[in-house]
Amino acid sequence: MALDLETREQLIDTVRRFVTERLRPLEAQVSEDDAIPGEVIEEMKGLGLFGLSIPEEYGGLDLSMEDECLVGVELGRTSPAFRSAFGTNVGIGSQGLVMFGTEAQKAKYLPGIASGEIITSFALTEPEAGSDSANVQTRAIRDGDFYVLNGTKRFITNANKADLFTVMARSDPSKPGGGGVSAFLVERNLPGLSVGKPEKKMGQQGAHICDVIFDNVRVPAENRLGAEGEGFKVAMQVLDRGRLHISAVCIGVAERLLADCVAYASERKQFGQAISGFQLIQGMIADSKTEALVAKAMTMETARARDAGKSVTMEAAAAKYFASEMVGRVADRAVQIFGGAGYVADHGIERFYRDVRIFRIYEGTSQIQQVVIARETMKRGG
Ligand code: COS
Repeated sequence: MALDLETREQLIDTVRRFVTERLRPLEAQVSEDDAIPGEVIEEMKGLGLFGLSIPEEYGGLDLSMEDECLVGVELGRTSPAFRSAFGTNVGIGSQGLVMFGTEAQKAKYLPGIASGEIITSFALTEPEAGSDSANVQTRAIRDGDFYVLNGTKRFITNANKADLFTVMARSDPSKPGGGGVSAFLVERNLPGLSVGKPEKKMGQQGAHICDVIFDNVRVPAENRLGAEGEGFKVAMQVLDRGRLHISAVCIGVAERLLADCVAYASERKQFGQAISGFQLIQGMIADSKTEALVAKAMTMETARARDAGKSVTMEAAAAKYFASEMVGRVADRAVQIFGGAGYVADHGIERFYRDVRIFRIYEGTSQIQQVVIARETMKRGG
């Protein structure tokens, strides 16, 4: 649902203040501790952040894609790990259920997802199914009123906290590729489901990814999401949406880094003047600003097209491709503008430089976005 302009302004203002006053002062500590304080998670719940995209009837804010992206930009103005705490509930962990769930499935899970009582996770990736996500090897064998799941999922965001997984598993081994894959809502406490230790990562400390192992996990057949064999399409449509959300976060990080660069360059003196007076510094700021504006225009236009009911697979891939590459360049220039101060930990610039690297990889690598863009462009004839 699209918000009226006043409500939208109020929401954005609330999120901006929360980010500025509450989250930004905690960035270094969260990175150090590799954990977000429990009271901050409770405040996020109170603000409704876990339910941004969940329909109102189930207790969420039911934001349009455009409004969600505007909020995503605000959330990008701090360490991306904070957003990750509720990012799966807003995006890949809930949207399969929102788009393809039965009334009974939605009534059972969505209120808890919207409030943050249920943490969700999206289990598609496997050791042999990363970019080639149709090559899912996890098996789902029908046994009466159950499916029995066996296999291993890898790099699953929020798996260590998740109560509910959307799991893609092969229900028909005679069909290779996406056609033999079904999606399931799998509760964490089912016997045989275990979660590995969080991986040590390059950045985004405070956000976690783990293996999820299924050892004869009996999932009630009523927890299948969508029709049998439709699981790959469920996953792809969830990702179409998720890619726009990630684009918005990339834009927010770029805007944050630009503000940091402008402040630092105005203060830092060399050759007897603030370095902001030097045109080579200005050139870097101009390039970063221009690219951030382009990414924002693409992302918002695509979000509005999606809200209008258009298929945006190609445009969402293009937005994610450009925005994630863009924020990599902006972070690189930020280190350059800060110089030695950007390379040491004190200003947090090197931390952002590491944090943004994953944007070019998760929810589809840049190379996968290129494949999606090229295929669709060739299909359309240009
Ligand atoms: N929406 C709806 N349906 C889609 C779709 C989309 N965005 N993308 C593909 N499909 C459908 C196709 O229409 C096709 O259906 P039919 O068999 O009925 O024709 C089916 O899914 C298979 O599609 P395709 O042939 O394009 O599959 P490929 O194996 O070639 O792979 C890519 C497609 C590479 C685009 C896909 O595997 C992908 O996105 N990989 C990256 C996955 C990813 O983002 N992983 C990140 C981890 S999850 S956080």
